[in-house]
Amino acid sequence: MASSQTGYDQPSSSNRSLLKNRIVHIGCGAFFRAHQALVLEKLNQMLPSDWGYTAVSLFSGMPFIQELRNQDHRYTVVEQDHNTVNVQTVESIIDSMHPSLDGIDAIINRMAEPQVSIISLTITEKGYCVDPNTRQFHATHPLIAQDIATPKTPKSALGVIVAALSLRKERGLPALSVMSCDNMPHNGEVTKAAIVAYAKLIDPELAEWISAHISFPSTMVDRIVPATTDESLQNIESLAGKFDPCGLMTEPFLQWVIEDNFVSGRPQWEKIEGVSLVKDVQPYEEMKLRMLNGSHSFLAYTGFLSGYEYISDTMADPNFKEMTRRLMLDEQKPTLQELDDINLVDYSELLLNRFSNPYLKHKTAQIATDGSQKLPQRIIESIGILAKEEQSFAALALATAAWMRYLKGVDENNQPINIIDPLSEHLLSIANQYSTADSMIKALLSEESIFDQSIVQQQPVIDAITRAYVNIEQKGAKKASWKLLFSQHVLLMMSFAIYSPPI
Ligand code: CS2
Repeated sequence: MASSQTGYDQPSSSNRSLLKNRIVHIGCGAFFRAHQALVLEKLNQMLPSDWGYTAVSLFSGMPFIQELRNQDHRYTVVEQDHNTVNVQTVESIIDSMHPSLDGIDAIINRMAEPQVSIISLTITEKGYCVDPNTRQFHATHPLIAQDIATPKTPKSALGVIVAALSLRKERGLPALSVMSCDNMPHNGEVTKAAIVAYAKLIDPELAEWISAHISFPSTMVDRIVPATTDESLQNIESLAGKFDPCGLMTEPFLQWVIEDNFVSGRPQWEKIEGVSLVKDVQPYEEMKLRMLNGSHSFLAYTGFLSGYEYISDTMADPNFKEMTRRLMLDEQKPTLQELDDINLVDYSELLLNRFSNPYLKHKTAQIATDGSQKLPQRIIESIGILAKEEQSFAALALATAAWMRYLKGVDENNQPINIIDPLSEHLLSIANQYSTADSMIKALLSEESIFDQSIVQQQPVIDAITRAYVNIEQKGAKKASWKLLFSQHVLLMMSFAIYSPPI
């Protein structure tokens, strides 16, 4: 598409001519473009610098890369909620690459250019080729097995990064930092462990060099950025006054907590509101993964099964909204460390408002993807903590049971569900080969790659998930959620009646 059709035919800002390819980002999806690329854009407007992005897509996304090139890598981001509408042009990406357009060699060489200081990643949980439960590197993963056989023409993100680091070492270039921006706990450590384990298999000396010289900062990233739809593109066009096939809708909220551990410099991200550089990201990661992402997964499975297309529709149902609040405050909050700068009750209210944003059009089906990779850190770890302390985890059990019901592959109106998950075939076959709920639940829970057996083999955990599953099967997800909410309410009233002093 010619750039004149998109309205990006005006000259770009004068600061843009200063930009160099200092950060190579793998995973040029919506989240990266409305979060990290936008932060750098704001920073470059405030403090002109040479920090610019090369955005790489390794698998899908070739037509998108072509669209982005057609408009000189400029695109529109609309931030919208009930109170705010902001329309911004992002220009911090100055180049883009895709193996089918440029060849893998060119991508590896770009990362091995001397001025590159950071390689960052949004490749989703499955892109790290680690076991979702233990987060150990998965050396037999088909993509990795292929890369081990042909390490100079890798396909996986890990393989590409290691090939580039090998070139940098060979050329005597400065080390750099590899920064994961995906929703995984300890994402820096997991990335380092996977990269070093892979490098060990192809070149043990390189593995040592990586361990000693490359830093892997952890990050917590947060902004809700739904996949673009025709409707959101129309909304962007009406607000921006031009059609932009690369445009994005997001919310005004943005948070990015980054471990300050960069070996070759970094942009002054902390100048931008919502971004902080800290020593220890872990408490922020856990808070976000459990409160936000855990609630998201709960709403995605129960909401989808109840017939809701969007998260905001699910939240418009007062029972679901209250159930989400209870899940956060009664079952996730007690598992978290208190933070000096964030009050968790206020945080939960903020999340309820963010989820209710009707402009976002965030599909329950989108969040329901890749459940096998998401459940451990969002739901199961908390169940483990609560079970140990003999506290209730009924809402988390309901979320797990809703995922299991979803895996049946047909919704409550007998319509097929398109299950997207790296383990979909295997999980679908388990979900459909047993005649009783008990045996199906037991078989799913014994999947060691997903579930920590020391948690899910406890009888109270099996019982709570089975109870929730049977309720969903008999009443549907909506009524099962209402029933749970009602029983919690009754319990609360009873404890109030028992413990309140006589008048
Ligand atoms: C969502 C996240 O798709 C999902 O699994 O829970 O993408 C969520 O929107 C972001 O993590 C918000 O920061």
